[in-house]
Amino acid sequence: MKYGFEQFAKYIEGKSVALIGAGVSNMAAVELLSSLGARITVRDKKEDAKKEAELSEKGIKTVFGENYLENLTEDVLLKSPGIRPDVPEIAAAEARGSVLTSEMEIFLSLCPCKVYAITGSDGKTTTTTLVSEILKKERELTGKGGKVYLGGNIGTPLLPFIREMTADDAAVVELSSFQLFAMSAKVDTAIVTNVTPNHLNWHIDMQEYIDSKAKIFEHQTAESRLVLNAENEVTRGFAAGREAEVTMFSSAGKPEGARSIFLEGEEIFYNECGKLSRVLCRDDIKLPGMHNVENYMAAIAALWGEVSEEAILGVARNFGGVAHRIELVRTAGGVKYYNSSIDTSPTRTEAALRSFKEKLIVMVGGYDKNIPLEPLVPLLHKHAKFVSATGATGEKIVALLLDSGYPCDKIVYTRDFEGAFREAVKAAGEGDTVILSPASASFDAFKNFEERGNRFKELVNAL
Ligand code: UMA
Repeated sequence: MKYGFEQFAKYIEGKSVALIGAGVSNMAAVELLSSLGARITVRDKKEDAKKEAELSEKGIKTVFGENYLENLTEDVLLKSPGIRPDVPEIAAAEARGSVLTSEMEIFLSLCPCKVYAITGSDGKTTTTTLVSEILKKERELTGKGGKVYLGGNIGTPLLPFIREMTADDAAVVELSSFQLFAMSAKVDTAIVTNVTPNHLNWHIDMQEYIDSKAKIFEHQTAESRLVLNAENEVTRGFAAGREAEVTMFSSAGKPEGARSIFLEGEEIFYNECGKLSRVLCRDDIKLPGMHNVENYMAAIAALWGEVSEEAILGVARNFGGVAHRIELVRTAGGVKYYNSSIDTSPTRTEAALRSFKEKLIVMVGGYDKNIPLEPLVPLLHKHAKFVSATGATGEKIVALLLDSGYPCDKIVYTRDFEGAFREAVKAAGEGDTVILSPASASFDAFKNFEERGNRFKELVNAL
């Protein structure tokens, strides 16, 4: 449901609100809710004396540690995405009358401008970024007012911006199945890139995961737009009985349906009730791979009729990928160099390495956050042909790999980042791929992951 900011302000004033999980999304809601006179309690399973002290200083109550859900009697509960709503204490509080919501659900309900929401098992971050880039380009070319806000699961909570947003803006949000699971807000335009088995350690089964993804269009109306992948069985099945205008995209020729966007040979066409328009040539797209052609088709379908061909072409020809996230820097001497400096944990490194078919030369290591590094061992055995390690975790990773029988001539440790880069370059031959995917934070040698990624790009560009 949509409601006005004033209405929300009136509703929340004086209410007791529990922020369950002191993560990125909930912490972003603190300022707004306090300023509206809500009585906040922040609850988190993990002890964190520093965070508790900071919150107490702001006059906010905290319940941290194992019993963080005790006496959950607040009027409104904002749940972090990673926590399931059927945790017994939360379900019981809801049954007693507490209202269960989230930072994203409040944002979507209050958002004064058009919302483009993207979900899917693969490609959602790139597709979300493409929608936002094309909308920005269109504003740049036409001088049209309004800002483009990019956020959600991609990493930036948007609720803190709600008061400055106007009807002329656009909000582009990436939504995860966790965020969608208990969601009842409406989005104007939705994209589902595909649905394949994922997060089955969180969802009870595949059907629950599919149902979560389907929440993205559940509240859409005849004025809404829904973009679906014709080549994916699950999303193809989503098309039937929808009230929203459905556009199917396909990399395998013209799909069924009144509206579609598809690749035929080397060209992308848009079909609007039988009227065909040529949109792009595959070669116009700078990003490599068929999956990126699909991401473009999904983004274009979401924006068709709202942006110029010039804006689409401008982005297609120049956009080199989401910075620091499996970002292709360039090919030098037949070797491809990827910057994935955002991989600050083994889980992120796992996702990055798994997206390549070939074995890689991997630069790992950095600041030690004391998170278990053992999961990297089977991962590097499977996906790395050479490991160049650096930083505090680098030493630990080398020790773990050597203990596990990883060939000692295929692994090297260098104290400084530049030295580790040189070793990676030395190990690479024509046709190889080098990736910076540190599985660690950057603070031992850099201000943040962006600075580390930029340094890597400088070194690659200087080759
Ligand atoms: N916590 C508890 N109890 C629990 C579980 C967690 O108290 O049972 C606490 C943790 O101790 C921690 C906090 O909750 O302090 C973390 O919450 P969270 O990780 O659920 O949420 P946020 O930090 O707010 O981050 C979330 C998304 N995380 C998840 O969905 C798990 C971020 O996506 C997202 O960028 C951010 O909101 C902003 O919207 C991350 C992600 O991995 C990148 N997403 C998954 C993915 O993309 O595959 C879905």
